[in-house]
Amino acid sequence: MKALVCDENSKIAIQNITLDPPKAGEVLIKMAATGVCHSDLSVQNRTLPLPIPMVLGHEGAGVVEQVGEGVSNVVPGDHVVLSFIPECGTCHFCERREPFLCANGTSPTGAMMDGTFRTHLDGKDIPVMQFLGCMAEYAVVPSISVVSIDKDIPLASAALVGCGVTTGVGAAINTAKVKPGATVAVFGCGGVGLSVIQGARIAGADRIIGVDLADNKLDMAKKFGATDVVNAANDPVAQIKALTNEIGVDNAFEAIGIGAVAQQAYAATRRGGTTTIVGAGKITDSITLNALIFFADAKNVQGCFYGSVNPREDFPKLLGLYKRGKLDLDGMVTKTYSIDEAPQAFEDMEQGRNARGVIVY
Ligand code: CXF
Ligand code: ZN
Repeated sequence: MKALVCDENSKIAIQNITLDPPKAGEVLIKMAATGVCHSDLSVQNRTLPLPIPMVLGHEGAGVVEQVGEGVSNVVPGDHVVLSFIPECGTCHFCERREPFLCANGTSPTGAMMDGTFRTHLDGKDIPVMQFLGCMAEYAVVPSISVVSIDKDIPLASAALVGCGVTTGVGAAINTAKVKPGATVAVFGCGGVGLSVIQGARIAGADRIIGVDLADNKLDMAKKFGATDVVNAANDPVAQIKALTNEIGVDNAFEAIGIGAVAQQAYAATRRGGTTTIVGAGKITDSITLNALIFFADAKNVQGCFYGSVNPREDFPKLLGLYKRGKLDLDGMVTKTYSIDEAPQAFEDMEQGRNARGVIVY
């Protein structure tokens, strides 16, 4: 079957890989749609230190084709969204209902949960991203990584709930707990930033300021709920202050993964407000806080991983918001691609052309 592989030289290409049947506790998914996320690119450019070669893809939806021994949460024919963090249910974090922090949620070797591989290229095992590797026609994944959804939801839109939309909407609603009437600034209006904007809109924020260097992204920000936009080329902090009576915003979000931008988000936050860091930055990059000002301004700074969600509860909630017209998923799918066109989808993402590009099979 076809899969998008990042090789050991960081080159991406469609490869013909072989896939074993699901083992106990696993399911075979016929992929319907896979979103192209910056984290896939971050594996390729080594911002994320996951092993390469690797089958990319961690934001997807599809149909269960076969279940392994002992699987009871889904049956063949079910429509599912894949979660890039499996919920083991027994670790410290799952027990305290913080499954987005599941201690077994990442595979450092790219192997499945039993340490072996279902995917092979040229006779050799090949790692998969986040137990999924779903930029492929089929994927064998842990059953604890899938969440069933209603069959009337278009799978290309549902796929986005696997990562970008959940991360962004969750950042606003769960992590930052944006309040009705709040003032919000979102630095970075790509797929995640646009989802933060949607989350802030759903939470009832009064003022939502989208910040980006690209005017096409600022136009998208307005479409998804930004009340104001600021081009980051000209002192975005001063512009945000000017829009908020020189006070700053209640909630600022960094949705790119750059320390200097996080610093701007912090500076744009009002005294006592909250800065939420949603973007995944480089290990060599840092955020510096002045020890006196950090104390005196009493701002909160927090990280945000996977929108602080509980996938089994929150995926259906997000899709409920979608069904009732409160969360726009269809509009986030700017362009669809065949699996053969996946490299073009990466190029378009790097050029900032899409809210989300989605591979459909
Ligand atoms: C990432 C987080 C690190 C592992 C891959 C997915 N999140 C969003 O893209
Ligand atoms: Zn992602």
